[in-house]
Amino acid sequence: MSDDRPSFPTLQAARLYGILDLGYVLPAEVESMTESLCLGGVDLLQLRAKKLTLQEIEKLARLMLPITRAHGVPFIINDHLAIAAEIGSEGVHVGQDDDAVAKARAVVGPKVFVGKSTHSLVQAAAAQEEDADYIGFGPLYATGTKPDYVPIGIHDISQVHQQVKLPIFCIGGVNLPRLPEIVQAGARRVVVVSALLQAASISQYVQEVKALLP
Ligand code: TZP
Ligand code: MG
Repeated sequence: MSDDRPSFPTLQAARLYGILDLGYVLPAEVESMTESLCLGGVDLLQLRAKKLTLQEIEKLARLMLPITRAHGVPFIINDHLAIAAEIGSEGVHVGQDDDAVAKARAVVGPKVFVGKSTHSLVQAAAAQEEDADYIGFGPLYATGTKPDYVPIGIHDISQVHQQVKLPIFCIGGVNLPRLPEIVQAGARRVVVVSALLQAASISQYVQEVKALLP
């Protein structure tokens, strides 16, 4: 991280990053799901909506923001820099095929953290060079949430933590039954999407995941 950047202690402290993915949640459920995720204790929450229009995404983001704020949970917009800048989210997330971190920062400003998806050790190191504030690392396992990606497995988790000093969130097929082996492999932080959103009790699932994280 360069000297003139804030250090975002909330990212350092974060363990469970939830994503409210509109592939699993109806727009009408967004507020109640946001509330459940926050009540359960997610440390970060992202809005991801691959099939909605920009207008629809901004509308949902504006519904979520007061809820995440009330719970003190940083809110992150996936892909859409302009929406993040417009609504004033705490973070924005870009993928390998999206805008570069520098471009994201130019749009959202220095107080908004910028995360980047990485799918290999090489991409993780590159994201650190690019000055991302955190990375996602995966998909660890095959997942219907990101079906076109080849899973990278859990064997590189230890090495990525040696090479990359940013907060690293392991992602992709993470669920309660797999968590012990993911933690054993060296993960300290995870992103959970479908397992959380499909849980019988979201808040309880959040708590159980957090109890298994170091
Ligand atoms: N990036 C890598 S895997 C993934 C994303 C957005 C999806 C993770 O979702 P799930 O349902 O927890 O596997
Ligand atoms: Mg993206």
